[in-house]
Amino acid sequence: MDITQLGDRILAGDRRALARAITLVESRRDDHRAQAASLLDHLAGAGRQALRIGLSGTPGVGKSTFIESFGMMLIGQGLRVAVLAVDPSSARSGGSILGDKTRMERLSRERAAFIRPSPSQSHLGGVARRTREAVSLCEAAGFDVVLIETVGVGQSETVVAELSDLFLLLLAPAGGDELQGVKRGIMEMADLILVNKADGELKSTATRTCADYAGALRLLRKRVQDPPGFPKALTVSAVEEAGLDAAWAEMRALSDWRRENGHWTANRAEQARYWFGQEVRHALLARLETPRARAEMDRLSTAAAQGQLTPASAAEQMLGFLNEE
Ligand SMILES: Nc1nc2c(ncn2[C@@H]2O[C@H](COP(=O)(O)OP(=O)(O)OP(=O)(O)O)[C@@H](O)[C@H]2O)c(=O)[nH]1
Ligand SMILES: [Mg+2]
Repeated sequence: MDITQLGDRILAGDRRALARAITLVESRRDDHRAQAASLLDHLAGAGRQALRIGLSGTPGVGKSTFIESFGMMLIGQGLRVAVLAVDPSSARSGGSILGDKTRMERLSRERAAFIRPSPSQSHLGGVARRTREAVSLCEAAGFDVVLIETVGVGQSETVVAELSDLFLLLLAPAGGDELQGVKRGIMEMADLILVNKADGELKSTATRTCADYAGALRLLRKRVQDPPGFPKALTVSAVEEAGLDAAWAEMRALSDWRRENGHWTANRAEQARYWFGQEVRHALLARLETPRARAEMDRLSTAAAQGQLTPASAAEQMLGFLNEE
C-alpha cells in the first residue's frame, strides 16, 4: 500500500480512503501498525482540527436518535460530520453503532456524513487508542465536527473525555427527585448536560429534571476551563428536533471561549501527554505477550512458586530477559 498516496486521498476528503485508513489503524499486525504510524505522521503536518464532541448516556436515552437529528442539523449548516464510537462490548455484539445505522438512516445517506462503528477489540484501552487515531484521520479528511459516542456504563466516559474538546452527557427525564444515579465523577466531566425526550407527556418532567441538574452542576467545584454559566443543563428532543440549535450555540460559545483563552490548546496538549503514557504502558505490556516472553514468565513463576527464586529476583530475571529481547 502506498501510504503517501493514501494520505493525499484522505487530505482530499476521499471517504473510501478514510475508511481504508481507519481499517489500517485498527489492525494489530506489526507491519500495519508501522504503516499506520507513518500515515498519521504524514497527516499530522496538515494541522487540521475538527471540533471533537464526546457524547455519553445510558442505553436507550436517545444517543443514536440525537446524533441523527443533530448531525442532520449540522449538515444543513454546511458542516461535515463524522460519527465514531467507543464501545468495548462491540467485540461481542458486533458493534452497536452499526446496527444503529438504521436509526441513523438519514445521516448515513448523507455525503457530508461519515459513520464508523467501534473497532472490535475486547479491551477498552485498545478500542480507545484506535478511536483516537480514527479521530485524527477524520480531522485530516476535513470533517468539521467529530462526534464520539459511548454507552455510559462506567469507564468508557473517562476515555471518551480524553478524546474530546467538549463532553456531553445525555440524560432521560426522571420522575422523583433522585438524580438518576449519575456518578459525581461523570457529572464533573460534563460540559453540557442534555435532558432528552423533552416532548409530549415527558416534557414537563424533562424541564424539572433539567432544573435539578442545573442546580447540581452549580454545586460542583468551578473548573478553570469554564466561562461563567458553564457547565449548563438544557432540554432537547431528538425526535422533535427541538433545542438542538440552542445546544449547538452553547457548544460553540464554550469552544470559542476556550480557544480564545488558551484552554483548547492546553486541553489537547494534556490529552497528548495522557495518550503518550497510555501508548508506552501498552507497548511495555505487549512485550510480555510474545510466545517467548510467556514461556519465560511461566518458567520463572514456577520457580517462584516452588521457592527456588524469591518473587522479587524472579521478576528481576524477567526484566533482564525482556531487556535482552
Ligand atoms: N419521546 C422521545 N423518544 C426518543 C427521543 N430520542 C430517542 N427516543 C426513543 O428512545 C429509544 C432509544 O433511542 P436510541 O436513540 O436508540 O437510544 P440510544 O441511547 O442510542 O440507545 P443504545 O444505543 O441502546 O445505547 C427509541 O425508541 C427512540 O425512538 C426523543 O427525543 N423523544
Ligand atoms: Mg444507540
